[in-house]
This record gives sequence, structure tokens and C-alpha cells, in this order.
Amino acid sequence: MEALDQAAAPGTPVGRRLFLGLLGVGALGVVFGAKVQDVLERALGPLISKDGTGLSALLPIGRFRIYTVTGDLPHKAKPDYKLSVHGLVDTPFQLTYAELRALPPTHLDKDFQCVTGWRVPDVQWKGVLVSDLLDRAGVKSEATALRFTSFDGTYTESLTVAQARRPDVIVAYQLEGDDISDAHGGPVRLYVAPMYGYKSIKWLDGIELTKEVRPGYWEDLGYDVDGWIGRSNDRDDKPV
Ligand SMILES: Nc1nc2c(c(=O)[nH]1)N[C@H]1C(S)=C(S)[C@@H](COP(=O)(O)O)O[C@H]1N2
Ligand SMILES: [Mo]
Repeated sequence: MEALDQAAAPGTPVGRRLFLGLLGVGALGVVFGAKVQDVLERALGPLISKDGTGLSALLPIGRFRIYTVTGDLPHKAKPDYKLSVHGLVDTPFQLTYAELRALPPTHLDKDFQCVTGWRVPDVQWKGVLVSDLLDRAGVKSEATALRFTSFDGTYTESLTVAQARRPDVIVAYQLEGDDISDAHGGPVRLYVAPMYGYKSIKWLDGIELTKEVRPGYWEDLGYDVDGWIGRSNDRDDKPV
């Protein structure tokens, strides 16, 4: 997509420090018997381009391509993870990873579709309804939207309160039966089933209730704020 191509500086290399850092983490993973998939993801991390048109497009990880606008795969250990729900709510709160996992789960089995054309059919997701979190916080009447932040420090997203309350919008912690990996935005990311992948912010750490929709990262660069998956994408009915 044009916006993607423009936004990523041409051929921005991933820094040597990051490269070495990821190799180090990968080696630790081997020592502690992490899954081959996790180790592969870390080893491939340096080769993942910002716009997904680099080697990650040739060597997709699992059935997906891995995107990260910062060129980094941020890591947060589960015990250090916190999700904050704040802004225009009656009772702001924070959830630890364990607290999130203790809430009633929702399972979704849906396609995952990037606006650039790739699509992964029948992906199994598990998480907590955003709607449940909103009930717990108590949304003030002047709030009309949610602003999502990422601990990558850069990516943001938005939904209206009505969109966020849909039964197919979750804060996800499992993907295809496994805890969500660093590469896929773990330990916790958003999954907005009826919209293009860019709405599903990875490395989610904050949900702020706002008076109005504040366009997210790609939306500032031209993507639709309402990222409904359109009928035109029926032509892309192929796994990567
Ligand atoms: N923090 C963050 N979230 C993100 C992105 C990103 O670059 N950074 N890319 C988005 C896009 S465009 C897509 S298609 C999906 C890709 O998810 P995946 O990397 O798990 O395949 O994540 C979305 N969420
Ligand atoms: Mo995307």
C-alpha cells in the first residue's frame, strides 16, 4: 500500500545493537528450551522490515507476516506486564497479566487480514472482551472513543465505544493455542476481528477513554479510521 511504502524510510536497516541483542535473547531461548518457533522469531527479528516487504515477506513466520513500525520486537515478561484502563472512566484500573487471564475468556475463530492483501484464514484467538473491561471501568457519558497505546512506544490505535463493545473485539493473550509471542505482539495485543489488521495493535499496554476518536498511527498516514474489511478483499482468499 502506498501509505506503508511512504511511511517506511527506504531500506532503513535494523541497528547492529538490536541485531546483537536479539541474537543474545535467542541463545538464551535455546538454553532454556524455548520453542523452536520463538527462537526462530528472535533470530529473524533483525531481518523483519518496517513495512513487511523485506525478508519477512519471503519467510513468513507461521502463517502470518510480522509487522513492526519501530523495527523492533519489544519484549515484556508476563510478570512485568500491566494493562491500564483510564481516561474518561469512573474507576480507572490496572490489570496484571495474571488478573487478565483470570477474567472470563472469549474464543474467536476468524480470518486475519492485512489491508495490503495477505490473509490468514481460521485463526484461533483467546482473550477478554474489551466490553467487559469497559463495564468494569464505567465509561463516562462524555466518552465516545478508545485510544490504544503500545509499549513499543510509537504505535497507537482507536475505536469508537460502540465498535469496542462488539462481541468480536478482544484483548487477546493466546493465538493458535499458544501464548502470544513477542513477534505477534505479546504478551497481550488487541484483536479487532471485523477490521483490517492495522486496527489490532500489538504490545498493548493502555486503553484510554477519550471524548473523540483520535486517529491512530496508520490513520494519521492515510488509512481509514473505520477499518472494516471490505468485500473487495474477497479476491485475496488465499493463505500466505
Ligand atoms: N504495535 C504495532 N501493532 C501493529 C503493527 C505494528 O507495526 N506495530 N502492525 C499492524 C498491522 S498493519 C498488521 S497487519 C498486524 C500484523 O500482525 P502480526 O505482525 O502479528 O502478523 O499488526 C498490526 N498491529
Ligand atoms: Mo496490516
